[in-house]
Amino acid sequence: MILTGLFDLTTRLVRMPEDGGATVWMPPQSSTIAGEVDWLFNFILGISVVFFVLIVVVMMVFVVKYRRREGRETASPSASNSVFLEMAWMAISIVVVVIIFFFGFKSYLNISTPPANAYEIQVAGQKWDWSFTYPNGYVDQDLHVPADRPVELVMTSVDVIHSFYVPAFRVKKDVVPGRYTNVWFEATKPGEYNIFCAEYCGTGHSDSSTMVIVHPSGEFGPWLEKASNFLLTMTPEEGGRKVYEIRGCQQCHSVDGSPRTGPTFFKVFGKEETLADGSIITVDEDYIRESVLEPNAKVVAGFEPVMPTYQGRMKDDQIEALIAYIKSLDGKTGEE
Ligand code: HEC
Ligand SMILES: [Cu+2]
Repeated sequence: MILTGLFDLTTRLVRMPEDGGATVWMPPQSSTIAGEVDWLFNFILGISVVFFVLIVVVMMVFVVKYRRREGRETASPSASNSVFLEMAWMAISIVVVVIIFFFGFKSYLNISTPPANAYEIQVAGQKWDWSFTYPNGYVDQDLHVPADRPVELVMTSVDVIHSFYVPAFRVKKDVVPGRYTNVWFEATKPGEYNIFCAEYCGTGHSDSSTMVIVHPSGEFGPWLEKASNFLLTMTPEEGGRKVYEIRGCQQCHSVDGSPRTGPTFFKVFGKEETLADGSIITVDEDYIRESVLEPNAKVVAGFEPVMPTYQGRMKDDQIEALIAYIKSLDGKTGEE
């Protein structure tokens, strides 16, 4: 009775088979490597639990059995050594550690060597979101990938250290400024999964979560084609709004007048802006363009110079669309 109850509890902690491999700790396994990662995690967890229970139980028995009491004032001399015992615990530990090393190293090599035919996507971490650049130059703030095909991410950071983490795929890798790190996975189930930043990277750290969308194979190509051409099918204002959303501006700039990390875009066009050095400028097309490409050239008074540069990361047509969108936020046309 108790035993079956215990067994049921452990399987729940370790795995709920009816839920595609979800456990109390982790969402369902949705990549090819998730199974082996979970297996090793559970193996190490199991060993830890067994030894924890063993040691604590023996310790408690000894505490009671050898406690100080009448007629037992001094401790009886303990056994000096037992060659058999010593050999046994060394042998058992070595075997366990070698097993963990073998499977850990095998998986590690697998995880860190992308297959040659992997589909490559560039990733930039920034405060506080991610941007993903596809082979044709299209940039999105969600990660879209095909199912059943290895995908390699080549990652770097624009500002501080971030960490790219997809729990459903069981992959996590640091994203470091001035350096490229790689991670790869092969998604097995179409759907949407969370991406988190697993490195505390500033006040907006918890906002730097986004989604990976796994498209059924065959639907990814058409999706990319359509997404890449959004500026062609929208008015400049609509296109600019979309750029504002997908390029991370909205993490720091509101369009309704409320302050965020940066100044609001509401009614900013044509405004007289006081800079940190005391000079006053008028917000025009050139100034917006410069703010995007060289954010620190002119810093607005009262704000920290934390805006990442988009130099080399944003095409002119997107900047033009942004300018059109910011112009439209004059309180009269379009937006509220
Ligand atoms: C990490 C936060 C952050 C992100 C992301 C960000 N900005 Fe900024 N931005 C700021 C801050 C802070 C300032 C004020 C300090 C300065 O001028 O550098 C600013 C200033 C500006 C200004 C000048 C505003 C004014 O009132 O004079 C413009 C224009 C601007 N950003 C455009 C953009 C655009 C367009 C994007 C997206 C492509 C963007 N920013 C993304 C933080 C950010
Ligand atoms: Cu981060």
